[in-house]
Amino acid sequence: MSNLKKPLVGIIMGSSSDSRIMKGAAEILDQFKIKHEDQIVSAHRTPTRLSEYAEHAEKMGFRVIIAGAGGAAHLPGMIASHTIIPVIGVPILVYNDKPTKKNNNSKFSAFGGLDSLLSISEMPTGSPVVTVGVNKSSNAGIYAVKILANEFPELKIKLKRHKIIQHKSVLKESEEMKKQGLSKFVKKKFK
Ligand code: RP5
Repeated sequence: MSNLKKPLVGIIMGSSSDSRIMKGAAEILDQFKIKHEDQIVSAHRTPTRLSEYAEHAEKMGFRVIIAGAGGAAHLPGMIASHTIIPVIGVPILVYNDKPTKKNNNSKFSAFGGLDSLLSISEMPTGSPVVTVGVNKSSNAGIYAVKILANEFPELKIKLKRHKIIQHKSVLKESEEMKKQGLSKFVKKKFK
């Protein structure tokens, strides 16, 4: 377990406005007791910092980088271009700023996240980025654990346990649905 004492995953995002979505990845890693280092690195606003971060990630010995960005989401791809560490991209449906009283509209991407999804997944041949669904940062976390499980067998056991928990939780909800009937179930679940 000794190697699990230092951060093995770098979580980065293009803006602080991505943080509420990206925390899903951190929560999964915390659950599996995997240390991670979290930073903001913008491909467009801090381009030199981007290449410095890639060097930093290699020096730190990160096994995986989880990179989230919205809109013209170049961060995951550009990081992947600078390092051989596998990159998992999280397309973000911008923007996640809290609506203020003056402006009650949440700011969303004009293209519903498809802009970031395509920016991240459509990498040229030779420079791949694994991409999860829009805003699905927790899936990036689980995928990172799966990569690490090749090196740390104790994580394999935890991943199997995680699957059993998921299985049981679906069965439990299904039992409740069967017992209450669909209408009551929906009223209770989404009240
Ligand atoms: C991207 O632009 C960031 O990843 C973020 O999702 C989006 C908007 O950033 P802010 O204008 O909210 O800082 O670079």
